[in-house]
Amino acid sequence: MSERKVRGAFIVVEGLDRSGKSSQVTLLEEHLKAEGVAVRLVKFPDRTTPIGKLIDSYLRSESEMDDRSIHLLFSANRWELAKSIQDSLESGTTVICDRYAFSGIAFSAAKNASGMSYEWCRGPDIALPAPDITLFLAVSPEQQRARGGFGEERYEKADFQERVEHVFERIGVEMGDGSRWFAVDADQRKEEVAQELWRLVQPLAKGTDRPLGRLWADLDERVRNAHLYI
Ligand code: DGP
Repeated sequence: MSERKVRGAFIVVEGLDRSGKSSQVTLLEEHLKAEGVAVRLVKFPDRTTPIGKLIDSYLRSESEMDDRSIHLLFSANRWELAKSIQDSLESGTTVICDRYAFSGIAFSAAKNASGMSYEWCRGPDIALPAPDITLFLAVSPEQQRARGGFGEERYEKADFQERVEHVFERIGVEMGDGSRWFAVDADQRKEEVAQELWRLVQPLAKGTDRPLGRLWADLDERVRNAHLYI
């Protein structure tokens, strides 16, 4: 019987701004490396690519863009790295993604802009490589305020963040029980959050032999088979 090849695990960390996400991603990366795991850290948006530079300028409010256009650019930024993420995973490297397609839906659908329904916002990211686990850092508005220091960037406003959180909640529910979506209380002390994240990630630390999935693959199937029913 042929054994299935072990690949690296695909770990996504999501959260509101000021949820402590960046520190937790770094701690997780360090912890995995200390365990001898080959790790690659990817941050979305990746502001270094030509598309990422347009996004960066938009986030810093140095340029304006139509809401739909910027949404599609965020997604394009993920697609331009999708193949290399897949290659890393297949070569046995664990990939940690700081934000992914879920931020794409949450931050865009929260705009409540016409023509930008939840489903529309999800569309461009259908069939991206699917994470093996998604860790959502849930921070309360009180903690967000207490941590203060909202930067200068476009989305860092309390009322907008509240709407973003509601969309994240919907995503978590729709990912379903037994999906690999875990909300972690990010109001706790940094060390406690890190411990909880590690407890969730540890089973994947040595990789997985599960084939790499595609995000919302069921929706993709339905679209691709639609012509059969015409
Ligand atoms: P960060 O570098 O993690 O602070 O993220 C930059 C900002 O961009 C943050 O406010 C969240 C937002 N963001 C991240 N990904 C997307 C996306 O795909 N679409 C939209 N509209 N916003 C995003």
